[in-house]
Amino acid sequence: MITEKEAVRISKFLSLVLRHQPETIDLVLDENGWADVTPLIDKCNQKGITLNRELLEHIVATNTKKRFSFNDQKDQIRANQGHSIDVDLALSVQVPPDLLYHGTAERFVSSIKEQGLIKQQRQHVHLSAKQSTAVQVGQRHGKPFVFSVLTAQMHRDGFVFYLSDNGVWLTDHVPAKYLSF
Ligand code: HQG
Repeated sequence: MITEKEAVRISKFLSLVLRHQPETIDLVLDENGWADVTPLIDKCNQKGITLNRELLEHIVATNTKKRFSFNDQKDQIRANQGHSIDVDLALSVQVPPDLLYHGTAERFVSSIKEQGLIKQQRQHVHLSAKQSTAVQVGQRHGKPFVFSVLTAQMHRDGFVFYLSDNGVWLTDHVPAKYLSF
């Protein structure tokens, strides 16, 4: 099997092509974000990302955040969340827990207190059920800062939430009045 380092390298490349820029390898995603596995493997290899079906299955199974899923027939694959391209994951609406968390960097805090949480380049604002996950997400951007999100109130007020297949809570926008810090 491959080293952890190589698995991370491949996973990052898969995130790039399945979430953001399929055109870098001439890959086509359908409207629900699915890519056919065979051309994906071929096109990755052409770009110097050594991949075969066994390796891909290993990465899908062992990826720390379960970032990717196969369809039932295992002939298509997609990213479970995090897209910047316009795909419809066709997730069903879910009732959120009373509180969720959003991790960010301290330098964004004043802007977030004014504007609320904005999805920026991605299709959704990403929230987590665990505070510890939010700290890790925030650390990607700098010194972490965690907002609590009053999701029970948002739900009561008609805001809609989705849960990705890998357990990330998604919503369109969190107005500042629902943030607690
Ligand atoms: C911030 C990773 C200023 C927001 C993670 C964040 C997640 C604002 C940044 C997933 C703002 C966007 C997504 C406002 C939001 N003013 N800054 N009004 N509203 N922001 O990467 O949530 O590892 O697009 O706080 O684990 O950090 O890739 O979003 O800091 O699940 O699988 O704007 O990506 O998953 O950054 O991360 P991002 P995110 P993976």
